[in-house]
Amino acid sequence: MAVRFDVITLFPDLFAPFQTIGVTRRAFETQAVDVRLWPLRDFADGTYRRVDDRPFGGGPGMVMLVEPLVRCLSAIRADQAAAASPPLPVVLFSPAGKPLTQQRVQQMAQGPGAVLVCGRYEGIDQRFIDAHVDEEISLGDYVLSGGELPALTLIDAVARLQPGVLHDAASHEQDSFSDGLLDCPHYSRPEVLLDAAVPPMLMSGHHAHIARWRREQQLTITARRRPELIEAARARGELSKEDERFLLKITL
Ligand code: 4GO
Repeated sequence: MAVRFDVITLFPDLFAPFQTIGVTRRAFETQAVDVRLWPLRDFADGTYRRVDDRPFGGGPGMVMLVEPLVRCLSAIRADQAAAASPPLPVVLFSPAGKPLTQQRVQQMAQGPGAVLVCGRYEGIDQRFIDAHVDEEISLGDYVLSGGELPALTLIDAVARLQPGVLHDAASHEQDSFSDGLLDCPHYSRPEVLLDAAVPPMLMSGHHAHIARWRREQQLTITARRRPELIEAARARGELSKEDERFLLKITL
């Protein structure tokens, strides 16, 4: 199923390059991912086409007005209905959202898509959020000037999972996080460089031994950098006896 993203934004131009560059381009070319941009200013009225106003209660910055957002969402609902798309859930990017995970990206990649609301200024009038937003997503504990980069991040993460986008179908099964652990290191030619040789195991030609070495690299790196991911993998029953034996003998 194609994944449809309707993006509400004051800066639609930010989205163009992703559709023409890199591995994500193929996802757009094959229409596996369909991004429709909805420039919020087009839904504002009056001579000045205002999309923001000062916050009640005072304080710095501006707040995004409900009415242009509601008019824009109505237009999106009509367009979805005309395209026989279900009414897609509304996602807002905010530092107050639930952290985005590869698991959520994998669910999104199955379709049918979402309406992505990109906030600007200090944020959006809470009444729009209460009435229309189904899910708030955060990229991490930091503040950006708008929700466009989080939206692009989600679109990129979903696009690269579409069939035929990566050259090797197995390639994203080896990504960091697809098995809940960090990725192992990668090496290519030349065999000796910067006074460092490629780990000899990778030159051995023993595929089973190489797979075990890579797994052990993943376990070591994850245990050192993100021990909570080891705990989570263990709780899901995804660590073998062999993994557990290895973890006992490494020094953190
Ligand atoms: C999302 C949005 C950070 C994130 C944002 C994040 N900053 N951590 N800024 O995912 C309202 C106006 C929020 C700007 C937006």
